[in-house]
Amino acid sequence: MSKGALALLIHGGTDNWSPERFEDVCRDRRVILMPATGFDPADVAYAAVWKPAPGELAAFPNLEVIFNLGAGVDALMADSSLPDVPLVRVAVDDLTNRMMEYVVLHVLMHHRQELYLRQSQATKRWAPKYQWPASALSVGIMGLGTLGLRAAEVLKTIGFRVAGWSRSERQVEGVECFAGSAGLDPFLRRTDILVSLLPLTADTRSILNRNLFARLNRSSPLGAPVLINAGRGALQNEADILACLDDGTLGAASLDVFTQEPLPASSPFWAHPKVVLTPHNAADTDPDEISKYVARQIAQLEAGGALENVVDRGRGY
Ligand code: NDP
Ligand code: OXD
Repeated sequence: MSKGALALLIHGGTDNWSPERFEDVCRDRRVILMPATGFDPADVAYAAVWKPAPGELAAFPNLEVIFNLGAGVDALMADSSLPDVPLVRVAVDDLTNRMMEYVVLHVLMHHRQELYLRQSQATKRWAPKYQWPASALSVGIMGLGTLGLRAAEVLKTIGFRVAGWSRSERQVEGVECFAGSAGLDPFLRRTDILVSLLPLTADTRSILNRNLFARLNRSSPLGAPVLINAGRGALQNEADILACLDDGTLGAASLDVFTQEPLPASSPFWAHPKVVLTPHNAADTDPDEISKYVARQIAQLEAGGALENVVDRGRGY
């Protein structure tokens, strides 16, 4: 009997996700790049997806597993017709380390006053400012999961005081851990640089708002607290971020994600002097690492093993 086929439902980034890379690692099964004809949807056992259209997955009556080709599953969770089969998200070192690089880069950029120094260079102004040691700054990471933990580890090694906030209680050596709504206030109060690596769920939507920013450390050595968001755009209230940058509630922001992507040319974020903007590429991942990850998980499952990194649909991540 032939092995269940793998359907690829990929909208956006299609160049990266050529079917060949899945065929290379799934040699003994059919790989079908959708939309396609000339196959029986009943033969499809697995789907690897990136932003499939709502309802698209319901076409496969014998689907066994959905593999999301990214770490965040918010777009899938919004599809009420999503088949009730295990949903696996990406957790691979390649992605985790790239996100770590992004977070470390942006924390250091603000810590080392790069915005000020570049403006000084542009105006030929030789005016060094006092440089605090890393140990004077407290970095608070919202989301102590796969990505947050790795970033915390490296920031700690550099010498920052690192705290993390999660839904459930966690213990991480050298990281001050806070959890749930009771832990949010003490976590924010000691935070100079806030890093958001949260998933987008009903509980976290718009969590990055004025009320939250106002509770960050008001006596930060940086002058005002800094926001770094690489989670999802809908975690943030963008009007609040702009107003808080303008009135000094926030000193600066690094934003990789936006409520509307691509960010429209009319957005004030593009030209804001206190904003460092990247086009949702904090952790672009080597597609080969992800296709190998999908193939390994399928082989593991068919050998009687368990799937890894299965999304808890009740929690939404
Ligand atoms: P994980 O599921 O491993 O970790 C999520 C963390 O968030 C966990 O610590 C979890 O708590 C915490 N969390 C979830 N809900 C809440 C809540 N209501 N209150 C407090 N803490 C909460 O996810 P990853 O680390 O792999 O990825 C995080 C997100 O990063 C993704 O969902 C995605 O949106 C984004 N991302 C962005 C990319 C980019 O390029 N910009 C690339 C990849 C991912 P607990 O530990 O208790 O479960
Ligand atoms: C992801 C992303 O979720 O790229 O992996 O944003």
